[in-house]
Amino acid sequence: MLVRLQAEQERLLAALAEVADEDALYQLQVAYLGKKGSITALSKELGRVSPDERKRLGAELNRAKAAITEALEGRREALLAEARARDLARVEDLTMPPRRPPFGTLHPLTIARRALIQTFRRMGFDVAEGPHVEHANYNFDALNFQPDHPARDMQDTFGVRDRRGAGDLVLRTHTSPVQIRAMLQRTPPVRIIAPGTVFRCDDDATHSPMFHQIEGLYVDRGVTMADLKATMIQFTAAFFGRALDIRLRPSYFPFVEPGAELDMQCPFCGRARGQTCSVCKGAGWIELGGSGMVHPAVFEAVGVDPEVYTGWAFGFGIDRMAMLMYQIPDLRQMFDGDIRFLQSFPG
Ligand code: FA5
Repeated sequence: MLVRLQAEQERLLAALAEVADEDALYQLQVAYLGKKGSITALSKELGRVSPDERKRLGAELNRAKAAITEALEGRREALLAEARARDLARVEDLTMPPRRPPFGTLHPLTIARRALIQTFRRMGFDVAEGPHVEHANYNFDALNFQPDHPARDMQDTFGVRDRRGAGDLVLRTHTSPVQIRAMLQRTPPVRIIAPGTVFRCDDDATHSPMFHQIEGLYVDRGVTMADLKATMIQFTAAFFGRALDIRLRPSYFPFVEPGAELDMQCPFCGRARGQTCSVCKGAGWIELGGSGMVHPAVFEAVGVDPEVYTGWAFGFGIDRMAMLMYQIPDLRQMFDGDIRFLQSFPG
């Protein structure tokens, strides 16, 4: 038995030198010291020898086991040290530029809104805000909409179920309620713009249930429609880089009198000499939105004396302006969230 023990130990030492990784080392450990290992098999034979022999052979076996364990551990540490040295020797090029994360770009509407705000701010307008969920009173009544006005109909307006008893609530259908809020909070002169999201039950290539408007309001002593026109000409000069003609076409909105659709001369026509302009389709004019002189009934609703003050207001759709600026054929593309569409705009 001693001879066999000696032979096993030698075989193991020879095999250890060949072991190249931890996995192989573990296999070797199992082959010798495991349940069915060769050294374990030898220990089982101890039961068959005389007590004296057992004592002597047992001591030899324990010594051999300890030596084998130590040899296995030694090899394990050597393998670890080799692996660590390999890691340290690996050359990483820390100067290599990392892969760039995909950067987002600004939405065309954000670009348009920011440019509009910047232009009007420079002209002395403050930015005012109002909530998307608005009191029907501010969205309609204070703006002189009669109770039977078709715009109040559920066809156009998203009603909001009100659990807190705050009265009639709607998703605001235009930015004009911010006129009411601004006049309740400030005393004239009032000079504000109010860009924001509005909602209507509308959905086709040029109408979206959620879209954006920018409201303008100027109230002071002696304000006239000529001020509106002059302001708009100044606005186009600052926004498009040259003063464009402004055209007012009579129209009706309950909160202005007189009311007008406001058009500007097409800023893109000059670009396509000899061809029909693809933006205004040859009309020469682009519709911006509604406008007019603040109705005396609106002044009365907010406690401003219409005998002392006058004012003008406008409300333009920002989405359609962005469509024109960037030649976007379908309004809904702006809200689809298609990354290829969004990446085509200069951030
Ligand atoms: C109004 O909303 C008035 N509040 C504008 C106003 C303000 C008039 C101040 C007078 C004084 P109107 O419903 O026409 O008006 O909408 C104004 C603009 O919003 C339109 O010219 C159009 O550009 C845009 N618009 C209207 N409905 C939609 C829609 N569903 N999707 C996209 N843009 C729309």
